[in-house]
Amino acid sequence: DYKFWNTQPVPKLTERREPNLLQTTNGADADGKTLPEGAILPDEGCRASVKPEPERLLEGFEWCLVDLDNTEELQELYELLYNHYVEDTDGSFRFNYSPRFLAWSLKPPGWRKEWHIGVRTKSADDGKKGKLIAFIAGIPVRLKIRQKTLEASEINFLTVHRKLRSKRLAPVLIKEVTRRCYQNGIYQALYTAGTLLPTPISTCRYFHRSLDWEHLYKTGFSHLPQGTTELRQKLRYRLESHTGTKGLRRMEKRDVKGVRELLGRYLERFDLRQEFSEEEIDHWLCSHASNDVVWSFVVEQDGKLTDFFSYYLLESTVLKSNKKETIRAAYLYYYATDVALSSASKTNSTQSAALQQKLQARLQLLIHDALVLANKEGFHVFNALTLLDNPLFLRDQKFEPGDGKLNFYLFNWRTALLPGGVGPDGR
Ligand code: YNC
Ligand code: MG
Repeated sequence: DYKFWNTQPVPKLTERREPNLLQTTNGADADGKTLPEGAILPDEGCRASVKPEPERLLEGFEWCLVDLDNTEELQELYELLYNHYVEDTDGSFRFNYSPRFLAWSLKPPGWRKEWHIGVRTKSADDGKKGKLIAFIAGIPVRLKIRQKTLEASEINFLTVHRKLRSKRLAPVLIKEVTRRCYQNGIYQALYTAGTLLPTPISTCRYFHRSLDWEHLYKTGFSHLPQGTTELRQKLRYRLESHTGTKGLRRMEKRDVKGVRELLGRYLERFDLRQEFSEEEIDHWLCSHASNDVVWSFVVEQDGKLTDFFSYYLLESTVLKSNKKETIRAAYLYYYATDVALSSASKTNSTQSAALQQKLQARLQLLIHDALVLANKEGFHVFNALTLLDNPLFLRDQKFEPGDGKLNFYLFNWRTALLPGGVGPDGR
């Protein structure tokens, strides 16, 4: 019944927001009345609601900032997440975000220390810091949602220690990060969750491409399908030892400008996208901070960048194993190609079908090389969501649908459901 979420500026689950119905409008309430696209609570309303004091916590707990430049505090955050963050539906695996990953993802250009919000048990009289038992974080992002540009925040890593669950601490963390965003003149936010909340703007499904099938089988991630053998499964996922794209190489600092332009043009077709400065491209794709976290490659032909792709490392802990086993997963991150970029709207349908085919062929080649590279780097599996142009290559590249789904949400912004994604039945 969403006792907390019903009080927040988010669309109701009952609103009708089918993309075909609402291409030009936005939303309709249960009686079919249309609702305008845009902020649900106007900026002035947000500003007026900001209290000077932090949200009240239960007795015995206090707010803190988690200083990610401090190795010990970074380690404390790492351990909180290692033990208490997101698991798959049946509790077999848990994300294991590395300290490097956390520093990279929480300190992009423009990051704010007051948006790295922790809760500790109250420190004892001996002056020792209390134990970190909950966390939530925001980072600044510039979003393009259809025609509108929004200075927003992206909220992530919401965690409550498992012994303190179901005590309504999560809403307190959410209200506190909201207050600190409002204080900074930020009135919209983007966030994702496996959980269904009011109300997704899109729902994507995870797909998995086995690289080391044997490891995935032994750790319980993969099953042996009926009518096949372990050997045949291993052969099914075998990859070449060399990439096939001419001009493919690691991305370097000198590519930042070119990659930004390429990605910006490529993303124009999508209704929800992030806009990146050069500094941000550098940070997310090829900075020192991204070492051992992100792998980025470009294709250079006759001195021109024509394509790029990237993936990041996120391990998962195997929970149902006595040994300390992990799954090294590569997640497909951003990519772009020059091929077939000429906007479909300016072409007739025969031409655009041809362009679509060219695009598909090019992406197959690029993503196949990403698989080859990740395999050589010792990854066990390559994951991707059903977003961007991924549906064009997932099946052909032997990605298989998983159980996991990811819902995308906007806080304080009403807009029609995004085309693409999957339906409520996961297809
Ligand atoms: C969730 N993931 O529905 P209602 S994703 C948001 N995101 O509220 P309690 C969530 N809300 O239904 P617990 C949520 N999960 O009464 C639950 N809720 O309206 C809602 N898990 O609170 C839930 N990390 O404290 C209910 O629940 C209320 O003790 C119940 O704590 C929840 O990072 C949680 O999955 C998730 O650590 C912290 O289960 C805990 O169970 C946990 O009684 C494992 O809470 C780790 C995990 C979530 C990963 C993520 C994105 C978070 C987005 C938060 C929303 C941001 C809004 C924008 C704010 C900025 C605005 C501006 C500008
Ligand atoms: Mg709680």
